[in-house]
Amino acid sequence: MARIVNAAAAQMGPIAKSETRKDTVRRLVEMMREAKARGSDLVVFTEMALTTFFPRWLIEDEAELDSYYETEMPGPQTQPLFDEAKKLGIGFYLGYAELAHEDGRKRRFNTSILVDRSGNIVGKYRKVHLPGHAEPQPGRTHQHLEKRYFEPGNFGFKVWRAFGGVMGMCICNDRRWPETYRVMGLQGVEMVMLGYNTPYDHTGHKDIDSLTQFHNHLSMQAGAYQNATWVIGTAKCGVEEGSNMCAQSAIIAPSGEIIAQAVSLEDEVITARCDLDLGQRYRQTIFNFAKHREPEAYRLIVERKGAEPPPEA
Ligand code: CDV
Repeated sequence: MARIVNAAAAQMGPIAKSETRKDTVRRLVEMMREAKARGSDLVVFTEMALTTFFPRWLIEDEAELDSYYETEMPGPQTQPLFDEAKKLGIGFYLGYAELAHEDGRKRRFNTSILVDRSGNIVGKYRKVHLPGHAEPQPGRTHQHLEKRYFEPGNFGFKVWRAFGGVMGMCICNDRRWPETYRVMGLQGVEMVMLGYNTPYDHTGHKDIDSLTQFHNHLSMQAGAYQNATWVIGTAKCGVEEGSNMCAQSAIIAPSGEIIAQAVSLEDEVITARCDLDLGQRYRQTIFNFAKHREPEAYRLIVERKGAEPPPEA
């Protein structure tokens, strides 16, 4: 019997700084209802879906900074999402800023969770690849201070058995790294879910920034194809607090083809019927990892972290 996951990506338009959690959760619930009405089993929300993308500002007041993070999940303000998911019988991926108390200290992560159709959290991921800077950069209209406000995730890239398949998560910048998909690919991932907040001026180099949309899809399509997995990428888009964000949320098949794509710069739900067995064709042929990979040939280079050329012989 075919293993079908009817999946939705719930692209999100701008979230103003003044918008409350209650307002934002209401928007998410509305999109969850639309996804369910269109037959979805699972809806993928974006990275940091509960607030504006605050790493664009230097925030020195600790209480103000803390206000952007969730200390519990679900908490009183996010509980309605879980209740609605349970009522409707739909799962979801949700990105948010997490404030944890671990190892006797405050720890901050850029986190996502996977929730099943009964409203139970089945998986949690903490973003590994943090872009940007720890210190504000002069001359930038918007900062990107993820390295200041988060520490790299400490869970690695796990996969979870859920929704009848093998599910994986990553967050935004992770989608550009082949390692992200490959580590999950080696565990047999069949669907990778991710959210992103990608300002068009993120590198400050106009010739690179003009390729933002192309690179967005290129990285997700390559990750899907090379690892025989579905990829669902959900944007935060539009002009948010003066920052112009890349849209084009997409659902991508294991062939690397885009099956559904958002066309607006606003809240928008896109859906696709995802046959998890499609990946098998690739896993059993070109990307039969057990048969064709040559790990010994990769061993020497994976131990070197930098992009330096090899030392002189
Ligand atoms: N939120 C992100 O991780 N954004 C990065 C930008 C800043 C490069 C991204 O990879 O889209």
